[in-house]
Amino acid sequence: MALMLFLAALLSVVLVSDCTFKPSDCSDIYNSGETDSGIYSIYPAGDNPVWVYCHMFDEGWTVIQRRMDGSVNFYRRWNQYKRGFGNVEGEYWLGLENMYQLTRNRKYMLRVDLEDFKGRKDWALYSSFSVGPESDGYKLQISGFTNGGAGDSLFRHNGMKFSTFDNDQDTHENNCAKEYLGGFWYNSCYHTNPNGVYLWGEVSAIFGIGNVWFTWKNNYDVGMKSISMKIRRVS
Ligand SMILES: [Ca+2]
Repeated sequence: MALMLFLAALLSVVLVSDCTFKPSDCSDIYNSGETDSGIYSIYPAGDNPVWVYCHMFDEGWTVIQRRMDGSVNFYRRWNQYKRGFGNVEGEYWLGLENMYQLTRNRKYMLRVDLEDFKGRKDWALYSSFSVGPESDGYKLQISGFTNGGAGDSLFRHNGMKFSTFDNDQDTHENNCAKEYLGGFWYNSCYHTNPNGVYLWGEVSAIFGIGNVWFTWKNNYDVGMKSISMKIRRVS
């Protein structure tokens, strides 16, 4: 009898998990009726869950990058930028493979939110955002800029491969990731360095190492208090 009950319970678990809701992103979660911002699990490739912060305003936005308090080191190796790192409740990078899996078959827009240490907030919006496969260097494709006061610092990164200090795929003779202490779709080298050093509001004494958005401050030595990149599905 106990065995029968156990088997029945096991079967019901299998049946329930079989039809469990597997959202691919925060748009799916929002559309399922969850309209509170917070931490959710998504299935970018359909199989393995990934924890992510969903920013729910207007719709569901999947946060792919976030800096807010300098608590996480973003000077990391290729494999970590590939897989993702950090704390989903705070600072993190979702991972290039997850970004590729999300954007390979679906259309997304990108929003970047900035805040400086005086409390000023501005943003930039791109109507199209995608990341290519690893075999092509996780190339960035971006277009359709709308200015929310921050200016277009991503324009010159369009079409670039991703680079880290141990995988130089930039267009500069030197290693941009090593020079500016981040990991990004560097060209030669950047207009924005969102994964650079968290400067705590101090002006950098070493040129260009901060988490800079150049077209906002017209300065390569001023870092942001917070910067986040989030994507939303375009229907
Ligand atoms: Ca180089």
